[in-house]
Amino acid sequence: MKSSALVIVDFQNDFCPGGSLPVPEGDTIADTLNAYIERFTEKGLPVFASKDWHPPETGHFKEYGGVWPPHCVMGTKGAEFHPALKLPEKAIILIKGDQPDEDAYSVFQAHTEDGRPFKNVLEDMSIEHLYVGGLATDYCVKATVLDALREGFRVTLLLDAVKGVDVEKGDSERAIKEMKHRGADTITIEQLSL
Ligand code: VGL
Ligand code: ZN
Repeated sequence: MKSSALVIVDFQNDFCPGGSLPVPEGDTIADTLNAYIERFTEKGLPVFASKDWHPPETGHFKEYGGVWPPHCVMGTKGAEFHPALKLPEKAIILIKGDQPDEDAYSVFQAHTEDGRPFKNVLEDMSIEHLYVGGLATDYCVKATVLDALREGFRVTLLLDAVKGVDVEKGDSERAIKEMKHRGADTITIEQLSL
């Protein structure tokens, strides 16, 4: 049977207030993310959760030629999921950005803890529809949604369960427009029907 899955992008301490690369109000989507998790879990549908997971020295960080302050360094507190996130035991954890030469904004560049690429896992589970929420709207969420559409998945962006960085004012709004333009649907939780 073709099926749906929830994909929670990078809901980690460093991307929330108090972290090293905080998304303003990033933590405020925790309750809504948990509500989506409950709905998917009730239906027996898979929940994926990605972790930005960088080595201490990576070309992704400013100091080594990139654009970002250090964040989500593998094994640190900042790289852990935010404590308010209630993941089911069966959640499938995905790791991305663990090579020193990659930014890996997209979850399609992630792999499971035992090394299986995200796309292969989706194919093995016959998943064809991804519901995407998390952080940040204008970076990793956007990159993930656009890759998913490119790969032929149906994509629903969870408007009430994303937050953006807005390095430039309006970045998140523009990102949402682009995702819709490329074919993503958008919902808020009252509209979820599984
Ligand atoms: C992200 C900037 C750098 C994200 C990750 O998760 O959106 N943004 N690394
Ligand atoms: Zn990163």
